[in-house]
Amino acid sequence: MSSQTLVLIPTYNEVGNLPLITSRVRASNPDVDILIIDDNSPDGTGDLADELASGDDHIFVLHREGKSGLLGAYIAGFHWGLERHYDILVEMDADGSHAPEQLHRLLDEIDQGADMVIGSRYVSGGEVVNWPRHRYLLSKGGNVYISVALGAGIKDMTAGYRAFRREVLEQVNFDELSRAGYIFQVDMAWRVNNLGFDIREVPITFTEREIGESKLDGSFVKDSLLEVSKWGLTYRSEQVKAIARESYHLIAHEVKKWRKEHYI
Ligand SMILES: Nc1nc2c(ncn2[C@@H]2O[C@H](COP(=O)(O)OP(=O)(O)O)[C@@H](O)[C@H]2O)c(=O)[nH]1
Ligand SMILES: [Mg+2]
Repeated sequence: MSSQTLVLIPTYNEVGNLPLITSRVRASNPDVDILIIDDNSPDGTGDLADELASGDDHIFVLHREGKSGLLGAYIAGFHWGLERHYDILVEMDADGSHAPEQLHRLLDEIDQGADMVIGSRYVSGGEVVNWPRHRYLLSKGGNVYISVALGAGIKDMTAGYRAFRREVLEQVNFDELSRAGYIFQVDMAWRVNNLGFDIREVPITFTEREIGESKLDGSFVKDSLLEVSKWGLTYRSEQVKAIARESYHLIAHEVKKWRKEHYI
């Protein structure tokens, strides 16, 4: 196939994960290139990335001066890839949550004509492994909320496993993306949706990291939902009334299931 694909892997203190994820990508997708975007990780991830790149001409490294967030890393990576004429750009975490062995599901859907594909935990066949119930509830409930508030028909709008055709990225104004927490992922999908592109979801198995630490902090949930509510109110005010009801039913159902499992 002639499409050239670049997998963007942002890293901050991923020294234990980086060799695993790069070798999994290379083994399962031998034709794709990898760009590691490291924010000067204190644990030496950047040096390790250089080492990996020197031994494999499908691996490249972009060093940034210091930690400035996932969105900044992705924007730098998108520019790097667009300048080098890649056709498809993929977002993938370094920690193994996004299985490289499932990348073909996203790329096949692009082949079938999608403009943007989301590796989704919340469509039929999708799943989450190793998340405590409360984190699952927060994420799933948040996504129900977002889906109803925006009415974009996307079940996992916060997901970080994504593939884009370059034409999509060329039309998004990265400077306008919201920087609150991980809300940029929602904002990006929302903008791409409103530009009229064809966004599809494919099921993935999301596995929580086993090595290293998450950079997530709890406050992002509140900030993110507040931000989405504002957009939702502007664009879909009539839908917003249904949100509380939907989220409540979903969470009540999950809590009931959990209590049953734990005999409470
Ligand atoms: N370059 C860069 N990568 C980051 C930054 N923050 C997080 N990451 C990477 O983004 C990915 C997702 O972060 P993670 O901590 O696993 O967040 P979680 O999956 O939401 O718990 C991982 O590959 C991190 O190493 C950052 O500020 N800069
Ligand atoms: Mg993670």
